[in-house]
Amino acid sequence: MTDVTAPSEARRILESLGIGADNPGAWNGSWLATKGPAIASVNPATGKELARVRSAQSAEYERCAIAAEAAFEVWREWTAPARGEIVRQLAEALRRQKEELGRLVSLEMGKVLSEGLGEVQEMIDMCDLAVGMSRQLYGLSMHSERPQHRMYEQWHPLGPVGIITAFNFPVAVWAWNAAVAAICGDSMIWKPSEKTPLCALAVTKIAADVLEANGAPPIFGLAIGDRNQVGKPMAADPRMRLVSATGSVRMGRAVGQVVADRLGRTLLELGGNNGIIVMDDADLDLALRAVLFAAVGTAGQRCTTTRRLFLQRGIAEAMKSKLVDAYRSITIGDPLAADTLMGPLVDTVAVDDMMKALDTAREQGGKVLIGGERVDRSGFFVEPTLVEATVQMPITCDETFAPILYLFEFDTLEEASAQHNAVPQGLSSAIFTLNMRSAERFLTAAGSDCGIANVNIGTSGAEIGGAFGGEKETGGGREAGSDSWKAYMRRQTCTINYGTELPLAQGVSFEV
Ligand code: UN1
Repeated sequence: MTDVTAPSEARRILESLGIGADNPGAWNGSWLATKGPAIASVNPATGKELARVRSAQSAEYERCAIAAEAAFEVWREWTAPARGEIVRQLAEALRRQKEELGRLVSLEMGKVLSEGLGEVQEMIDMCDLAVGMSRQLYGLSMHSERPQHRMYEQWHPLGPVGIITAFNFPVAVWAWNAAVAAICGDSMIWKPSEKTPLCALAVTKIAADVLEANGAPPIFGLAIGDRNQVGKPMAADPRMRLVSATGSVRMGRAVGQVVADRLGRTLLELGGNNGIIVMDDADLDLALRAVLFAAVGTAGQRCTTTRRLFLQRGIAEAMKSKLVDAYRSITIGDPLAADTLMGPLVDTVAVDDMMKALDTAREQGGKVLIGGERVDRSGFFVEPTLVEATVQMPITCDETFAPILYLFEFDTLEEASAQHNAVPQGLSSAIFTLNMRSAERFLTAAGSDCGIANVNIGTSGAEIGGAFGGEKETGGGREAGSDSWKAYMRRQTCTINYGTELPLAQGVSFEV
C-alpha cells in the first residue's frame, strides 16, 4: 500500500491521481489485498523513499490471470471500433492527467520534466493511433485456384497478453502494448519494473476508471511483483498467448526461453548499442545537437541512447572539441527544475555499473575525455562521459545503461558500417551526411543492420507511428505503429466453397 507519510510532492500527485493509502500492487477488476513484501519507491534525485507498494505474490498473479481470461471472453465480443472508443477515452483521461502523471514519472524515474511529459504524450499519441487502427485491422482476400471458392484471411483477438516493462519508460511502453492489445480485443496483465511501482499504480488507476465508467471488462490487469512471484509464472503460463517484454537482453533471454518451451509467442524489445556515423560532409551543428540529446537525454537510460559515435577522420577533432565543450555545459540536477538537462541514474546499482564499465574501458585502453565521475550530492547523479575508444575494446560491445559515449574514428563509410554492425545488438542507428549517396548507402541491406535507421536525426526519440524494435540480441519484436498490431491477434485463413463440386487443391483427384 502507498505510505501516507510519503514526501509531500509525491503524496499530492498520488492523491490527485486518485491513489490513496489503500492501494496494493495488483488489480484484476478490484484492488487485491496482497500479502507480499512492500516495495519501496525511491526518488533517484534524493535517494529518499517516496512511498511503498505492497507487492503481488504468485497467488495474486493467479487471480489476475483468471480475471484476464474472463475479461477476454467478454471483450473479444465487443466490436473493434467499440473497443477503440474505450481507448479514445483513455487518451482523453491521459490528456487531463498529463501534467500530474508526467511529474510522477520525473519524480519516480528521474528523467527531466520535459521528458516525463513527453512520455505521457507518447501514451496519448499511441492511444490516438490505436483508435484509428481499430477500424483498420485489415485482412487480405486471395483468389482461390478452385472454382466457386472464396478465400480470405481475418484477424481475431489473441487472448490475454503478459506485458513486462522496464523502469526507463515506466508509462509509455505499457501504452504501446496496452492501447494496441485493447483494440485488438485482448486482455492483459502488466508486470512493471519494481523500480517504478507508483507510475504503474497511477496508470492502472486512470485506465481502470475509464473501464468502470463504460461497464467494460477489466482488461488492464496489474501485478507489481518480482521475477519469481510474477515474471516466471507469467512466462510459463499458457493462458498468456503473447508475452511482450521490453528490457534487458538478460531478462529477454530468460523470458524468451520459458515462453519458447511452451511454444508460446513473444514480442521482445531488448537492449540496444546504438551508433551514429558522422561523415566529413555532415552539418556538424545539427550532428552535435542530435548527439547531445541522444547520448545525454534520459541520462543515457533509453534503449535507443547513442552509445557509440563514429567520426570520419576529417571532422573527428573538431567534433570532439565541440562535444567536450557541450558536455561541460550540461546542467545536472533536480529533474523537476526548469533548467536541468540531465537528471540522476535510477539507483546506486546503475551508478556502480557505470563506474565499473568506465574502469574496464580504461583498462582496455580507453581515454576519458570528460566526465567519468559520480556527482557529489545526494541522489544517484553522475557526469555524462566521453571516452575515446577503439572497436577492439570488448566493453564497447556491451550496453551499459548510463551516459557513456564511446568515440571512434574511421576513413570510409564501408569501414564505419562494418564497425557499426559488429555488436550483438541491433536496435537504432543513424548517419549524419549531406551526401545522398552516403545516406542511401547506409539505408541499403549492406548498411545499417538495425530495426531503426535514421538520416540526420539521432538514434532516440522515435515516433510511435513506425514499428519500434530491432534485430539480433534486441530480440526481433516490433511494438507501436505500422502493422505491429498483428502480433496481438491471430490470423485465420478461411476458404468457402459456394459451388456444388468439391475440387481439390493442387489438382489432386480422390474419387471412390
Ligand atoms: C525505450 O527506451 O525502451 O525512441 C523506449 C525513443 C522512445 C522510446 C524508447 N520513443 O527513444
